[in-house]
Amino acid sequence: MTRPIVCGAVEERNLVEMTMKSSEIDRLKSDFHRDGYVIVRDFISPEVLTELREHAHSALQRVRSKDSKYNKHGLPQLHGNVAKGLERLDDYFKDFIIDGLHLALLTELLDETPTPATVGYFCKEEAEDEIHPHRDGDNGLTIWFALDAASPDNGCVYFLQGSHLRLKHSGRLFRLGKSQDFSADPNAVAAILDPGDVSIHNSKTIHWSGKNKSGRPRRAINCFYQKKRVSTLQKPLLKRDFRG
Ligand SMILES: O=C(O)CCC(=O)C(=O)O
Ligand SMILES: [Fe+2]
Repeated sequence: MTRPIVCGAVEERNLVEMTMKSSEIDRLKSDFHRDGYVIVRDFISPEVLTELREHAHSALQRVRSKDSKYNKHGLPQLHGNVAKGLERLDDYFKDFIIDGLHLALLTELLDETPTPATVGYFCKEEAEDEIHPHRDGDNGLTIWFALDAASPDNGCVYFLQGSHLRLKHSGRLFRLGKSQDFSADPNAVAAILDPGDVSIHNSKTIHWSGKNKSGRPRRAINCFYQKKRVSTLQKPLLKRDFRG
């Protein structure tokens, strides 16, 4: 049996349509619930990959320009090699986060239609920046589209497998950061991806990424989503930006 999860895009747009087997969706769902993340290989077509690269590149140039009107308006935010709020810069990203073909799979994983939060561009090009351990939130998920091959030498993302199940509902969501090092934890898993692969993680899953020591770029687009219900945290989320 197949369920109509479309992983590429429709033919008129010169892209590949693909349905996932029901058993494959069930496997992804159970892995996602158990581990707090899944990796799906070859999820996006080469055409979408090219579109994402091109739109990300030009959006970033606009945010970076000195006289950018965005400097004064909160989002889109740019911190070193991380930009967020791309949906406000380019309708391509607005459509992508609201209506991208990945929504069908995310809906299966979340058990409801995800509510879009923002589109990010995580670009480790020349910068060596690392991203400290954090959670993205407490009631959603994030999909990470690899635009380049990502591996430990160029700063791939790591997930702490199962950590989404160990969040205490006491507002301790973000008490992670620089001082925490999970690299030797037996549950740390490197998300080694090729361009076109995606990882999808529960917002509660602890994740981080290391420095890019390779000289090769490590670029990614990610889309953050939430559930409709409000946060379960007793305390409101801190406004601090953890860059991820
Ligand atoms: O791309 C990275 O290095 C971090 C990504 C991240 O924190 C996220 O996708 O939520
Ligand atoms: Fe993150």
